[in-house]
Amino acid sequence: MTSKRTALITGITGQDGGHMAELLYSKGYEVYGVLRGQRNARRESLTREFPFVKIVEADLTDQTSMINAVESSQPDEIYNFAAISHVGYSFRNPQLTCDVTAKGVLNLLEAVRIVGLAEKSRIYQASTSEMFGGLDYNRPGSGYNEESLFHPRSPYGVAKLYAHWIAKNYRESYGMFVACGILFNHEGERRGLEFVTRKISDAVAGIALGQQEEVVLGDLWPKRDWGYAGDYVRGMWQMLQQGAADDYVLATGETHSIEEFLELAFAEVGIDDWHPYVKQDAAFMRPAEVDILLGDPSKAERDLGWRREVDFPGLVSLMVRHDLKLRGGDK
Ligand code: NAP
Ligand code: G4F
Repeated sequence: MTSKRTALITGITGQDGGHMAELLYSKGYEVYGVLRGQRNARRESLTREFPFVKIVEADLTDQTSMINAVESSQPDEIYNFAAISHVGYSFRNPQLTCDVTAKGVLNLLEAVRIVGLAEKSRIYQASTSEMFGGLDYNRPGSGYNEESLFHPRSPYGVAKLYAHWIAKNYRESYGMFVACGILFNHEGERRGLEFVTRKISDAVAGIALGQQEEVVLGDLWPKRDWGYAGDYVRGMWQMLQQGAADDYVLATGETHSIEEFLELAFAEVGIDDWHPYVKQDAAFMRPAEVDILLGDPSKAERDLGWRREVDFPGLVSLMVRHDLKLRGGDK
């Protein structure tokens, strides 16, 4: 009889952590999740929603705690989702972003080596399309791929670029299996309310139900390659099942503006003109913006057999419907 495979997820309380916990449990894994803080507000919902997750208390910035997390879980696979992941927040808290999103990854990699699991544990590092920066001269017409140049435009993007390269460095230097998923924006029911898509879907539901009057946003022209998080965690898992570790872009190959997202989201509740309900405030604008992100997922489609199932209108619709339900609407 083969024993159960074991996975350790950092960032278990975040969007991708939730989707991945569900996926791995459905595949029969024993799932460990890193929870930080002495009184984490998300502990209760985590244990309610995922009673099967074995919680290990650790913080990516605390090397000793990460050694303990790896030692106690002895993982076959590690999914490193923990990060300061909000681009706007990273401008206001650049040092913290560096400590968690950049150096935290080094702490994790070293923990695996120190515990002696460099050969056993396969690691997924959550790299990001924010590393490309969206500048025109750097944008291939068909979208960014694994060979495109990097030019990060935020403390978050810069920290992620360090994480990406230190992950590759440990792959090359120590032969560790560290795969980097360069993921474009992915959203869904579990998306944090601080990100623009969920902020909109939640507000549209509130407006439709007469619970709020408007939503205040920053710039509306930036474009993103938005996919569904449930589709993307399948791709991450596939990356760790390959013969060798590599880098893969996961994206939809389409790009849409925030205005297009607004259009579809309001249409979902029967509102044709969204303009009266949307205000803008410079507080939600960034010192440097990523104008456009468009990804080319050809390599993942070819080598992993990865396919996304949810398209852009389907994504907007599922998010608005979810938030209507959550706010007590019957749709
Ligand atoms: P998320 O919802 O913001 O979750 C971030 C997670 O990191 C939370 O569970 C948070 O825990 C945890 N965390 C923060 N600081 C920590 C620390 N010091 N020690 C341990 N855990 C800590 O992010 P997500 O959308 O799921 O994204 C997952 C990963 O993919 C992130 O690394 C993100 O940067 C990257 N990524 C995301 C996207 C996307 O579109 N979603 C695209 C590309 C890359 P608390 O609950 O305790 O705060
Ligand atoms: O939803 P966002 O905050 O996502 P952003 O900055 O693209 O970052 C997300 O995707 C990255 C992958 O490309 C991840 F690495 C990262 O962790 C995160 O998950 O903002 C999207 C766009 C931006 O152009 C922003 O300026 O929406 C614009 N925006 C306009 N009004 C707003 C708002 N963003 C937020 N969060 N809140 C607003 O009110």
